[in-house]
Amino acid sequence: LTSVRYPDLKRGGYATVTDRDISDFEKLLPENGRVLTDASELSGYNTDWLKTCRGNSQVVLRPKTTEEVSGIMKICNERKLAVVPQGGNTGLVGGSVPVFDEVVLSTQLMNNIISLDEVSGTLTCQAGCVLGAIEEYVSDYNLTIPIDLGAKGSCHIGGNLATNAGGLRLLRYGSLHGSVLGVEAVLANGDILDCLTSLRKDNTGYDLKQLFIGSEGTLGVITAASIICPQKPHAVSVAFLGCESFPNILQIFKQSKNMLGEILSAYEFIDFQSMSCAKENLNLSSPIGDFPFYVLIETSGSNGQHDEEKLNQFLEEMMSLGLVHDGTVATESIKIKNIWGLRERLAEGLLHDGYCYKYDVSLPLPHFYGLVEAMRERLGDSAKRVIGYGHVGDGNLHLNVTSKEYNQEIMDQIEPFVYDWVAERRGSVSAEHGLGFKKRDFIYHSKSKSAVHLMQMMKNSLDPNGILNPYKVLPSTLR
Ligand code: FAD
Ligand code: 2HG
Ligand code: ZN
Repeated sequence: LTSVRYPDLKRGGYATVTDRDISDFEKLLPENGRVLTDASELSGYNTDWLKTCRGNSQVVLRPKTTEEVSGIMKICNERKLAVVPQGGNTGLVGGSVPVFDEVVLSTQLMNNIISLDEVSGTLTCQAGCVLGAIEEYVSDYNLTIPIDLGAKGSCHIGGNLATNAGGLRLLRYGSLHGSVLGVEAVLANGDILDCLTSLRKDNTGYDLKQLFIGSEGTLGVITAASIICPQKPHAVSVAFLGCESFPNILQIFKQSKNMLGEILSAYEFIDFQSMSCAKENLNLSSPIGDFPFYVLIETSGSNGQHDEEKLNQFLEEMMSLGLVHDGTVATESIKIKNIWGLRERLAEGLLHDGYCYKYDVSLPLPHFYGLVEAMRERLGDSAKRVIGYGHVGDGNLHLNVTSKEYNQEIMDQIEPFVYDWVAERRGSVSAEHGLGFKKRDFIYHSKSKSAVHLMQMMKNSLDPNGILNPYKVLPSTLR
């Protein structure tokens, strides 16, 4: 079998779901709405958020417990049925949807909070809890969750772990590899791996939970996690600044680390073309005049007056140095939300153009914006938009190109050029979104042969039948 949509890709030697399998799944998940087979119910699970990848799964399974996930995996492993774990289906690299007819295992009904230790701030919950709902839950205990992203209304914490999502707070709280204390996962053969401890320090053997963070559903199904939740900051302020050049953005970053120090909690940028996209496609407006670049700085601290004073002093200094030409500071939550909206909603805004070619790269800061300029020059008028924005504070650029519809000539201009450009500067071809289906064959641009070889060995030993999220992460051909 060859996919019509992916003509060069052959379906793996997996079994096909039979009526008997469906009845076995129904025995395991008895109530209504837990085994979906109706075409009208399946289409959302088969299509990714960007609407650029579509699978043809005939069945979606919605377990509620770890034991049910284990039962599903046992059946699938014995029958050699391929499985795609799916959370909120907000992934941006085609990893969360089937490529052919893989069974979709959705964590939608695994949304219970298991416990919260208010003193240590450790939250333990099932994998299908929606990130925004967790944020609201812990907020009642004066805590916050160390990860935040534009998709928080839909993405699941299990999906966040599986992609090792970065997001808007990484600068402050670090990556999930640090804030996740425990993971429970079901392996390909149905075995339950219990690493669900909530200890800050535990050097007893290999730290197995780390394997599942960022493995994009290829090594196991994450069923629960323990996460350390920091104290909710008492005061949050956001500054939105206009700048004339990208080197100025880097200067301001350096100064902000120096002058704002411990209260700096986010450092993001958008370019003029991103602002145009927000205005044209989302009907948003800029709180300041037109500039080639805009910086969003967030501070979070324990004393509002102190933080505001610090921020104002910092802004005065930036203005007097000529690094900033206009700016506004927000302390009320509605104004903060509106400013964040300009940055967070860009991914959504781009979809209104038609087709979006999406790149998420890490680059050394001196080269950071050079990629956007190089791409603009290369594409000339052929693209509708070439925009750059992202987590400058983490060295993570989001480069997006759009056109009215998918255009192979544009694609050939972008790839592999974009990946070569990044590799030549020793960057990463996927900073935070993962490799999924779309980027797996560019893994060698960022990882050595020996590293990929070891990844494949780990995959073979944990999932010898290769049933977990096939065609994802690892390259189609090993070097
Ligand atoms: P899904 O999309 O359902 O799945 C993603 C991958 O994880 C797939 O490979 C899937 O098989 C696997 N998976 C899901 N659940 C499990 C599980 N329980 N066990 C094992 N594997 C699993 N990413 C960032 O890093 N930073 C951002 O700032 C950011 N912002 C975003 C903003 C928007 C508007 C959107 C649409 C996406 C954004 N993303 C961002 C991308 C995306 O990675 C995250 O949204 C999120 O981490 C995905 O979670 P999910 O539950 O939707 O996972
Ligand atoms: C963000 O930071 C997300 O907004 C999405 O990671 C990035 O749309 C993108 O390219
Ligand atoms: Zn991002």
